[in-house]
Amino acid sequence: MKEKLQAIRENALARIAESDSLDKLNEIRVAYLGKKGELTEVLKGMKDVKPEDRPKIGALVNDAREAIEQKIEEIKGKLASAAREARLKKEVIDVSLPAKKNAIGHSHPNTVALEEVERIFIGMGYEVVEGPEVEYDYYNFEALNIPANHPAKDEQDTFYVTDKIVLRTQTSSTQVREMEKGKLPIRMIAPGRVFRSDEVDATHSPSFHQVEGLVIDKNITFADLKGTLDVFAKELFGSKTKVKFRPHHFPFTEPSAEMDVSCFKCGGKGCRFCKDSGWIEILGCGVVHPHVLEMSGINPEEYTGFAFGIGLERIAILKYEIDDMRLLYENDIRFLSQF
Ligand code: 2U9
Repeated sequence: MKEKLQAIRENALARIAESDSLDKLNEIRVAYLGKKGELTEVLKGMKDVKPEDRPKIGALVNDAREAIEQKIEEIKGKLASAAREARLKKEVIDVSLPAKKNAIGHSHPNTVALEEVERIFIGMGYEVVEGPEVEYDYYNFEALNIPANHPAKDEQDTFYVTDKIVLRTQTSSTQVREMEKGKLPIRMIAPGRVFRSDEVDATHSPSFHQVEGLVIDKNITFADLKGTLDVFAKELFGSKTKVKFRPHHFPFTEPSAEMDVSCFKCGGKGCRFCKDSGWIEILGCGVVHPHVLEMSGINPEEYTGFAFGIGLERIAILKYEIDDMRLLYENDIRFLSQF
């Protein structure tokens, strides 16, 4: 009997030690200590034990029961703490990991370029004025000395809404409206969207943006224009930038010119960027035609002025080295977020 009890006890303890789940532990408990468990069966067999041996055997059974229960509790504790450990490992948070970034929007390169141009002219005392994109033929052409037979007025170049109303082809109409108000002097820039019936390619689009400037005061000369645009170029492209004026023709200015800046990539030595010329064309400008002043009620004997026109996309393309203007209109966030 004693050996049998010893065998049951050792067997039970060994099985308990090997268990790897609470379910298995419970099975073992039932198998040894349950109603029909091995140890219980031994107790049931006590009637066959000699009365003088019963207390000894009884004590051995109790010992075995206690040892088994103790072992079960011990292993239960171990299993529970292992389970807790595993759960904690899974739930662990590495506070040193970088936080998730929220996707936020981004200023368009045109906007960045416009803000830079506006900052420079506001710094020189200019006002920013906006005007309508749908404009009378008069303000877009006639008041700017562009005659009825001018090629720019051709339907192939201009979007007509009616025979008297167009999508503006330049922001100059904003300046004409300002001149008509009769408040002098004027020192303004007019930024905005313009429309031309162009085919889309790497350098053309039916809709693009301009910033035009106008200064009207007494004693304004071509020298004021040169000085102003020289400051502008140095602010925009760096203090070493040189400017050069080439004669040109516009109906609304006389004399007229185009302004080049020394290549800010190679400093004027010649490179791929400036097509080896050392110069990059940047804007058109001129002294406001006396007839343009007159048509808007300004006396050209008393007042003179200068004007200039800048293509905004051209500035953005040059400043950010974008090689295709179409990228500026596609609004692909992978492109936009680079600036
Ligand atoms: C008034 C009088 C004169 C505005 C001017 C230009 C020269 C010019 C171009 C730049 C690139 C158009 O976008 S572009 O293709 N513009 O070269 N614009 S002078 O002259 C004015 C404006 C208003 C009353």
